Amino acid sequence: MMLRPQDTSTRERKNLNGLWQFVLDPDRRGRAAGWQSAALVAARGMPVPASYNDVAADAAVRDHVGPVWYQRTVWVPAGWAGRRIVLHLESATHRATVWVNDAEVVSHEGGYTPFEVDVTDHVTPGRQSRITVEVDNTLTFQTIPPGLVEETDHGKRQRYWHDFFNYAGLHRSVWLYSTDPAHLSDVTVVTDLDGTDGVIHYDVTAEAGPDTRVTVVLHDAEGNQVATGEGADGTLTVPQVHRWAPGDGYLYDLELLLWRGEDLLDSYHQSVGVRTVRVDGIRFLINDEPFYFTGFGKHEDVPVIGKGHNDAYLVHDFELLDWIGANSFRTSHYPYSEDVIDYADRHGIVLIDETAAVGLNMGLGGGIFGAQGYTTFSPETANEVTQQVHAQAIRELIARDKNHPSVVLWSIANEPESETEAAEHYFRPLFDVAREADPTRPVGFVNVMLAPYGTCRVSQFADVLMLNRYYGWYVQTGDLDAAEAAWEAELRGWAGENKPIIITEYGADTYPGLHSVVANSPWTEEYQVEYLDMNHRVFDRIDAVVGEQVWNFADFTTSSGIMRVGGNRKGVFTRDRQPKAAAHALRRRWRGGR
Ligand code: BDP
Repeated sequence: MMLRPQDTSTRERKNLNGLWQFVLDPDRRGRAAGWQSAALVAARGMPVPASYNDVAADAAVRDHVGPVWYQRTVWVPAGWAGRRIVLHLESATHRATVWVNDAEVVSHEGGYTPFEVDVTDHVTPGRQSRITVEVDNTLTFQTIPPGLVEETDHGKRQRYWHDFFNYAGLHRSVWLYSTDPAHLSDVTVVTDLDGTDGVIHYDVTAEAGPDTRVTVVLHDAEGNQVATGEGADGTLTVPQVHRWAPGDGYLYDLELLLWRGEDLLDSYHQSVGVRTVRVDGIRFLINDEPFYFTGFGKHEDVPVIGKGHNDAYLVHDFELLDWIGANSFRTSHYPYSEDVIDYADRHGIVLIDETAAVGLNMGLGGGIFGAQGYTTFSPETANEVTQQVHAQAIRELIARDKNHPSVVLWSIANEPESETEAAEHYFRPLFDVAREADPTRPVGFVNVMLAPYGTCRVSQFADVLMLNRYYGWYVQTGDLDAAEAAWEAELRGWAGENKPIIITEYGADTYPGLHSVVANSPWTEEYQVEYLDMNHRVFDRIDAVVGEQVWNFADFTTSSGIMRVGGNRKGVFTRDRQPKAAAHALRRRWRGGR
């Protein structure tokens, strides 16, 4: 239960972004030595938000395995005397422990969801406080995503089964904020349509005494009051509602107010997009209209900053989505910054929201990744503890993003092992976890080519089939005729399942500037276009296909290996967002004459 920090008439935030002091702790000495209790020794400046890996020009930083320490001081505003003061981190990848002055205040597992702690008792308004965060990037079989640290003669080496670089650090904003001791603590909104009326169910929780009460006020985007409510939960009706719809990110503002008598104790603004999502046979319905997803799997990945959130890239990427005619993307392969989700709400971009459960598949590798020879699900590898951590990751994702109209589908994992009995046992309860946390949205997971039609034992639990396929790239390489036949044959199998199918990945590595006049020449810009055309011919012949998301929006950084040339080159844009030929081809398909 958490509300994202916000400035309102009763709340005040202090942003702690900027340069922090930073040291590596490869030998895990910091805790025993009590590094939190003094200024970090021999520290360098490190920007927040950013991954630390590429900021320093130093392999020891880039390839570091284990804890790092961030530290800064903050003046706690004098005006916050008597207030409740909270420290909020939007993410720390992959786990963190936080101290305020000498006191350990909170730890959090999972690199892509927020956490916060009441620090009122540990700070003094009008004085400075020291904030220290130990951030650990280690991945094990009991983390999401999983990984493995190998002790080699040359030091520790982090191995993992996912195809993107293990960037780490404080990737998103850090806040200190204040509220009244009696405060709002959470809100859930669920919307519906009744003819031309919009229906908004709301449920507010507060940490406040029995002598308090909640009221709500709904404003439209123009600021007109359209409904009010009394009590912590209830239903509002909006006549002639302006729906949230793909391409039309219309948002109402639901103001939550916490009162004691006539005194306003707390207020919070929750934006609300009124829309419905439903699966009906092979159709994916938004506002009861069939929706066809166009777009990409993306990454949070940019030069220097790594996985750090950056507003310039946020806005630019959405401009490029608009330019190319994409109406959606998947937050492959982890929950993205809340700034991204907010922006999608406002711009009517549809999201498939994914947990960080990527690489739960030790069969993947084939020379791409550096750790072969393990069994995915076993007492020693991904086990019951992993499953619990995974369940928690699902709960935290849904708790964070439940109120976003842009999110229409939960993806609880990317390309896990799914063809075995062990996988079936592992995943069955996780679908229940997702449905319990959110009964309103469809749930799925992304199926891998290693579990083709007829072999997958997990897709039976999914409302929507999400498929990643690389016919013409990893198989039938450079033979698009053979690829087309094989792909269509498999897809026709899936189409018989009577569920909507979204192709969540299809793509070909493409080295920008490499060309050929001869067809079927992998790595060239022409081949990427031919490959996409082939896929589109197949999709257009199969009614159950309700979406196409190309892998990937942009080139991105991976671990090194002989299958990757300066990273994964399946981007339709380069890493610095220049279009390859395929960008223009997609634009013609997705925008048509527009
Ligand atoms: C799939 C993964 C994705 C990879 C992609 C690829 O879901 O993360 O980057 O294939 O190989 O296995 O390019």
